[in-house]
Amino acid sequence: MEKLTIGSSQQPPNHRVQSRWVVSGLAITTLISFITFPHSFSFITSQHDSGNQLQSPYGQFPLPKDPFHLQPCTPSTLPPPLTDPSPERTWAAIFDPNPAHWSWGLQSKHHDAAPSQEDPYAGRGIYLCGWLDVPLDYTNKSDARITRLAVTKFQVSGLAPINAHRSSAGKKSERTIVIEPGGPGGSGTSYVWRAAENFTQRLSDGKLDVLGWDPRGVNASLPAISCFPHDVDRDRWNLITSQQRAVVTDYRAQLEFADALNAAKMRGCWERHGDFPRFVSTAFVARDVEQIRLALGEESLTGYFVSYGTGIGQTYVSMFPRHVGNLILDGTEYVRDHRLRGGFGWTALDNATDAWHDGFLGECVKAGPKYCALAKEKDNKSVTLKDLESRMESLLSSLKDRPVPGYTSNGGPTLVTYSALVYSIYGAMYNANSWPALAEALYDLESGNATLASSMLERTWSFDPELPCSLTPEVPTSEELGDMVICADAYDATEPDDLDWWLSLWKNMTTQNWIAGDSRFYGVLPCRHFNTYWPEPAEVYRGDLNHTLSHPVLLIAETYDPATPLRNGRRLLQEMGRNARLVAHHGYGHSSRDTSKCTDSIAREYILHGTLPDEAETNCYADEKPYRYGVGKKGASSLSETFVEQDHLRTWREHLRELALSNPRLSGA
Ligand SMILES: *[C@@H]1O[C@H](CO)[C@@H](O)[C@H](O)[C@H]1NC(C)=O
Ligand SMILES: *[C@@H]1O[C@H](CO)[C@@H](O)[C@H](O)[C@H]1NC(C)=O
Ligand SMILES: *[C@@H]1O[C@H](CO)[C@@H](O)[C@H](O)[C@H]1NC(C)=O
Ligand SMILES: *[C@@H]1O[C@H](CO)[C@@H](O)[C@H](O)[C@H]1NC(C)=O
Ligand SMILES: *[C@@H]1O[C@H](CO)[C@@H](O)[C@H](O)[C@H]1NC(C)=O
Ligand SMILES: *[C@@H]1O[C@H](CO)[C@@H](O)[C@H](O)[C@H]1NC(C)=O
Ligand SMILES: *[C@@H]1O[C@H](CO)[C@@H](O)[C@H](O)[C@H]1NC(C)=O
Ligand SMILES: CC(=O)N[C@H]1CO[C@H](CO)[C@@H](O)[C@@H]1O
Repeated sequence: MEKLTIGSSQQPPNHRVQSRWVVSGLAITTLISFITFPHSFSFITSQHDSGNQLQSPYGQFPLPKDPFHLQPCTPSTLPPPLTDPSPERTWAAIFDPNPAHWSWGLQSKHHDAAPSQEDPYAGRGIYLCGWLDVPLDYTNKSDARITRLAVTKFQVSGLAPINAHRSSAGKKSERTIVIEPGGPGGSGTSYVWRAAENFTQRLSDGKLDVLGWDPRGVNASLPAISCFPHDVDRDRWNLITSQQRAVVTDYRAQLEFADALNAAKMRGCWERHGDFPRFVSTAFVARDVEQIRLALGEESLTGYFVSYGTGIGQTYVSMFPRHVGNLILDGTEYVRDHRLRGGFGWTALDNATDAWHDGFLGECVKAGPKYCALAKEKDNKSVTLKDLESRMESLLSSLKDRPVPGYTSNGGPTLVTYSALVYSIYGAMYNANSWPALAEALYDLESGNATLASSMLERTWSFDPELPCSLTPEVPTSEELGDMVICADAYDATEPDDLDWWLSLWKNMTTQNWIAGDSRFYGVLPCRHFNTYWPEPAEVYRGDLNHTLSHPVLLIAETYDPATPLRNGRRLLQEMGRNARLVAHHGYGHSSRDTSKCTDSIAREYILHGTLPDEAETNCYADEKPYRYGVGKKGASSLSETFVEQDHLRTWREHLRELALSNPRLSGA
């Protein structure tokens, strides 16, 4: 069961905690009843300071000398602008003393404290929002500029009322699980909203706090890197530059076009952000992690870093080997690869088509028509994997020849194109929860009904075409930050850089992998123009990854991972030797989201007690199979009956929200 709390630093899950539990793709909405504030528990008028200031029953925030400036999250708790001459004062003025406006966690089963008249929020964790200023340039003491990192923390013990005696409440846990979702460009604050309560349970039996930050350049951190003034401007060009090679007739012309646009994009980044991209390399992000550890006041780093986050983790442990605590790297890449030209792309291609073949199609046939639309009988014959595979080939091939016209009530006329569909297929390989929805859409499309596919593909834009234009968000998504990080990390690559070389790379990548090849290729191509504006990033890490660490790290790598193949995790393990152990997680999707009790118990033992398997590599198997998550579990039988009637669009939306964290480019953010 996966809890998905929706929100962001602007839109915290509110006090009427509405949470959605997704059971094998079926969403049930539970509404935890709103707790009304007893009258006796109203605000106290402060006697000191400014006289009439309202005081909260849980005291005043931020606490003095808190380096993160934490205060309970409300929709207003976004870091003050960099231009603010007195950010502390502005921030203190934002504090809203009414606890009913704060974001509380769900009632925890683990806390003995129960809600009472005196403390209606007893037993509930609290979401705290803050920020941490770090040097923009760690290598230049005379550069006074800073970057302001947005931070969100889920404090499991909640808050202590000033008038009651709940000694365990309101305290930071002994250690904090720092989480990082990847990208580059994934938002750690969003990750906390989404998953902190799940992570503290899963990794620490609910004992440890969870903290996430928006990496420099990302989301609510300041400045945030978008090279387009509005999301809709980016979309306009993406339509052309994201053409899959399979539908392109003149490769050279397409590449010239995409490359020219990338040149324009880099110029835009320069115009809008000046030298900032010099300071976003993974080495600097690792230094930010060290600042976070210091601000937490913890001897060593406890963390759960995912996907590109594992690259941050590898860099961190190499630069700060004496401060490594219990650090899990899940969905493991081999960060050394990213020093090569295009390496962020072409080293990631091993297994996305295996996931499609064995997973999306193979598990569909095994699950049968009750759970997977594509397994429905065709011409009175039951479906075999071989048939299904060739049916899908014909469907996709027909789309190459001509897109299918569609219509959605909110977006109007639209097309189901080969390129958009293959991007969506790649995104779906990240998360098998999305498969029943995709299977239904493909089945309908094959039968001549493009409705579901149209609605699903409408979701892959940065700008949501279902919204009226006047609602365009003022702050565009920080999508280009990802380019900047990838390019900075490979700025000194020695491979050739002419368009002929890139043409050859494009061909190779798409030949190796028709699902991931184009997406990964277009993700690295912009780097051709990075050095024009930022020839020398302030720092990159070029050392070895085999340092003797204060504590070994735990790597988790997945057999069917479409983005971080197991092969890379094994190569990393090879270099790290006894400084790491690897769990080979046999399951689907990106990182260990395909739940395995085996993986989870190793992870929990490690986070809580630091203990690790003795073997270099341990096999763990996912508990369940795609399309049948939750089937046969107690109380779930009725779910499986209604399975085909589930809300596919809703699951798909959830899937895209999650995807935005690990691959913002594929999700339309
Ligand atoms: C956390 O999420 C996973 C799926 O990602 C799920 O299997 C697990 O049950 C959840 N754990 C808790 C404690 O919510
Ligand atoms: C360091 O910062 C100062 C002040 O901004 C600047 O003048 C100088 O050029 C910088 N040095 C380097 C090596 O970037
Ligand atoms: C993943 O790709 C590798 C090639 O690097 C291959 O050996 C392996 O069998 C693939 N895994 C699966 C599960 O197909
Ligand atoms: C499928 O079988 C049914 C009953 O056996 C028959 O009426 C129908 O015509 C068959 N359909 C096809 C496409 O063969
Ligand atoms: C097409 O599919 C949609 C559901 O996605 C359904 O509501 C609609 O009735 C279908 N149209 C036809 C003509 O079957
Ligand atoms: C593409 O593959 C060919 C054949 O293996 C190889 O010779 C060429 O160097 C590759 N191109 C690139 C850019 O890696
Ligand atoms: C790390 O690996 C390099 C070879 O790449 C080797 O020269 C060095 O001794 C190793 N360092 C440690 C601490 O094992
Ligand atoms: C300030 C900002 O850009 N906030 C965004 C952070 O990410 C979440 C989730 O994608 C968005 O909802 C926020 O708008």
